[in-house]
Amino acid sequence: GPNGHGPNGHGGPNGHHGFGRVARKEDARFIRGQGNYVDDIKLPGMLYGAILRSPHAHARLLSVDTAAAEAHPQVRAVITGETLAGLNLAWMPTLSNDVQAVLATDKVRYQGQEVAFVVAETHYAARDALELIDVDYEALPPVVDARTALDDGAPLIRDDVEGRTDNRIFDWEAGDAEQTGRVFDDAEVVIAQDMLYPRVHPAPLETCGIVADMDKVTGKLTVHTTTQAPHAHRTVYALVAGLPEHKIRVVSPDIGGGFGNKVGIYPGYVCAIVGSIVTGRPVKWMEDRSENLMTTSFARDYHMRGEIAATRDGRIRGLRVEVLADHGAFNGTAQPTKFPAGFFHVFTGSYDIEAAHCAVTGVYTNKAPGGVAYACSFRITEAAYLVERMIDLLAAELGTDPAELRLRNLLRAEQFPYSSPTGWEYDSGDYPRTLRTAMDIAGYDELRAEQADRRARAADAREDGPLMGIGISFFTEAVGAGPRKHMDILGLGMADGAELRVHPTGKAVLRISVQTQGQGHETTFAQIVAHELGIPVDDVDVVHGDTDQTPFGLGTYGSRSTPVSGAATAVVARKVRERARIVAGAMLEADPEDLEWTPGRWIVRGDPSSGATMQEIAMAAHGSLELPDGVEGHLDATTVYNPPNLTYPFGAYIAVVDVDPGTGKVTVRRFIAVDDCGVRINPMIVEGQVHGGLADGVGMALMQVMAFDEDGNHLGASFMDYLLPTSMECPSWELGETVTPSPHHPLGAKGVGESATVGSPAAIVNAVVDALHPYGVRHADMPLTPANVWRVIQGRPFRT
Ligand code: PCD
Repeated sequence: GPNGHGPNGHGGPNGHHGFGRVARKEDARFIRGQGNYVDDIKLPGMLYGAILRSPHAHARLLSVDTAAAEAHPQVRAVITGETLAGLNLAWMPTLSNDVQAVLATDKVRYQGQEVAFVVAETHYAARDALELIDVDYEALPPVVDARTALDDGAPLIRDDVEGRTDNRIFDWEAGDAEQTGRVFDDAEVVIAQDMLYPRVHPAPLETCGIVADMDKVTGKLTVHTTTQAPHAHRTVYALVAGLPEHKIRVVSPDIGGGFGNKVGIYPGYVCAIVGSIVTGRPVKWMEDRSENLMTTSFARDYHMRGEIAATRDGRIRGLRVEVLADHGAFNGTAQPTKFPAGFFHVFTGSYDIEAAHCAVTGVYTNKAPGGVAYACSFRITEAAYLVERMIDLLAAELGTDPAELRLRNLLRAEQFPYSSPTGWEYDSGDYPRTLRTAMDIAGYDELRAEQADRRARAADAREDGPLMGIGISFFTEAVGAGPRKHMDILGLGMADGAELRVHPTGKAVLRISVQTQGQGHETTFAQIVAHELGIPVDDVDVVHGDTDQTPFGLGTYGSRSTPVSGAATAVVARKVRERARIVAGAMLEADPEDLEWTPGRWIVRGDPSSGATMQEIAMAAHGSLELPDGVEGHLDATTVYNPPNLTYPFGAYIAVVDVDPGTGKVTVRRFIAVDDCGVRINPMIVEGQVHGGLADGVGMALMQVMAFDEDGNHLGASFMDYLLPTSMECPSWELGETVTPSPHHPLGAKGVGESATVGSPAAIVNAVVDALHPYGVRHADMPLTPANVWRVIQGRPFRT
C-alpha cells in the first residue's frame, strides 16, 4: 500500500510491515480540522473560569474584595486564596519539592501571579467579572536580576518558608573540583567566558487549559487537560486534594504542542477542579497567549561562566563552569528529584576531557516559576551550548579551525560505552564520522575558501556586502529517563507500562502511558507493533492519553517516549509473539521450540510451506484449539519497562550565516544537520522532528528572550514581542544521517525529538561570532537580534 515498505520494512505475507516512511495516521483528522483539543470540548452545563492576576512583580496582598464580582448575574463562584486556604489547597507542591501558591494569600511574587478565580456562565462574563474584583496591594521592591538575588539586603522573596533568610534555593556540584583545579593549574592555555542562556519560553501554539468535571453522585473527577504526563498528574491530584486515585480520570486529548510547557500542574488546573467541586458543574479554563507567556513554565535562564584548559596544540584537558540559575519565585523546575540542575553536568559534551567540574546555584527571583526542559533533556541545552561556545573560543585563541579542533577532541568510536568525568555512561557513538558527514554535505573547505575570499575583499574595501560566518556545533543528548532507581519525579519512578492485545481477527490495540503532542505516536508506536508482529501498520490502534485506558507511566518529555515506551512496546509485542509461538505449535502440532519466526508468521524451521500467520494464530488463540497446560489463550501481554540507561543521540550541525554589518541583521543562509538517533522507526517523522527543532534554534539564537524591566514587568507577553521563527527566517534545511544503534534499547533506537533544539543554537551563534571575527568579537549573548549584533561591532575596527 501507499504506507508500504520503508528502507527497514519487512514485507511479510501481509504486505507493509514496520519501520519506514509511513504517512502519519493522525494527519487524517488534523488536516481536515477534526482534531479534538481541550478547547473543543464542551460538556453539558459547562461553566467558564478566568483568573485575576497580579499587576505587581512583588507586593503584599492586603485585601481581596469579591463582593461586586459575586453579584454579577452570570457569576457562579469567586474563589480566592482564602477560599483555598480553607480547603488546605492554597499551596501546591511543585515538581521540585518546593511549594507554589495556587491563589495568593500573603504576597504576590511575580507579575501575572494568580490572585482570584471567577466561574461564570460564559467566558466573557468570567473575564468581565475579574474587573469587579478589588485588590489592595502594597508594592515591594522586586528582585529582577538573578545576579543581585544573593546580595546583602536583597528583598526576601520566600518569607512564607519558615527560617528562610535569603533567596538561595540550592548549591549543587558535580565532577572533581580538585583534579580539575590541578589540570587548570598546569594547563598551557586557559580561556574563560561569561555567557547567558537567556530565559525563553516553549510557546506551544495551543495554550494550556482544562475542563474539570466532578460528578457528585459517583464522586468521580474527570479532567480533560493539556498534559504531557496524564498519569503523573492523576497521582499528584490524588495526593494534593486527597481524592481517591481511582476516582480521578485524566484525559489528554489532542495536544497542540507541548515542548515541556505542559509537564507541570498550573494553578488554573487546581482552580478549575475546585470550581467544579464548588458549583457541581463542569468548569473550563483556557489561558490566553499572554497568560501562557507570562506565567507558565519558562526555560533556561542560566548565567554561566565557562573555563576551558588545553594544550597549545589543541588538546582539551579540562572544563569548569559556574552557573547562577534563575528559577523564578517558586522552584517549579521539572526534572528528576536527584538532579536539581537537571542533566547539566553532561556538559563535557562530546569530547574526551580529562577533568571537569561544575557548580550550580539556584536562586529565587520575582519572575514566573518553571525552568522546564523546553525541548531538552533537563538542562542539556544549556550544557551543549556552553561547551560548544567554549570550543570555538579556544579555536579562535589557538588559531585552529573549529572543525579541526573538534575532530581532534571528539570521543572516538572505540571509547564507547564511555564513562564521562561527571558520571555519565554514553551508550554508543561514532562522532568523527558524523561530523565528517556534515562537513561533506556542507562542502566545508569550499565554504572556508569562500569566506577567506570575501574577508579579503572586505578588507580591501572592494566589497561592503554581508560578512559570512560558518558555525559548527556537535552535541550529545541524554534522553529516556529512568532507570527508576536513579530517576523519579515526586517519588514516582521513571518506568513505563505497555499493554498489547491482539483481537481474534489479528487486529491489535496497544495501550501506552506516553502522550503525543504532535510527534506522531499513533503512527510510530503502531509501526513498532507491526514490525514485531509482522502485521500491517493500519491494523494497530494506539490508545494513549487517558488514565482510565492505559497503564501507568511518567509521560512524554525529555524525548523519553521512544527510549522508554518504545522499548516497552517492543518488549510487550515480543511477549505476544512468544505466546503466538506456543499457539502456533499447537496449531501445527509441532514443538514450539522447532518453530522459527519469519515476519508475520511462525513456520516449522526450514519449511516455509508449513506455518501460521499472526492472524491465523490470533483466531486460533481465541477458538477451540486445545492449548498446552498453563497456556491461557487469547493473545495479549503487559509489561513495565525500566530502562537500564539513558540513550545518547548526537549530531553534527553546521550553520552558514550572512551578517549585514550596517544593520546587524543575520540571515541563516544554509543549515546542515546530521543526526544520529540510532535506528529510525519513521525517518519521515524523525526529519520533521529535526526541522521543528532547528526552527526552535533559529528562534532562540536570533529572536527570543523573555525580558523584564527593572520593576519586574514582563516585556514579551505576546507574539508581537516574543517572536516565533517562521519559514521566512529559516533556510531550507539540509539533513543527513548516521545510524549508531543503542546497544541496550530493544530496537536500537534513541530519542530525537529534542536533538535539534539542543544542538542548533550553538551552531548559529558560533556562525555569527565567526562572521564577526575580523572585528575581534569572540562572544555575544543570545538573542543575536540586529540591535545586539550591531552594538557589539560598534567602535571595533575590521581587521583580517
Ligand atoms: N522517532 C523515530 N525514530 C527514532 C526516534 C524517534 O521514529 N529513532 C519518532 C518517535 O517515534 C516519535 C518522534 O520521533 O514519534 C519523537 O520521538 P522521541 O524523541 O522519543 O520524543 P517523544 O518523547 O515522543 O516526544 C517528546 C519530544 C519533546 S521532549 C519535545 S520538547 C518536543 C519533541 O517531542 N515536543 C514536540 N517534538 C515535538 N513535536 C511536536 N510536533 N510537538 C511537540 O510538542 Mo520536552 O522535554 O517536552 O521539553
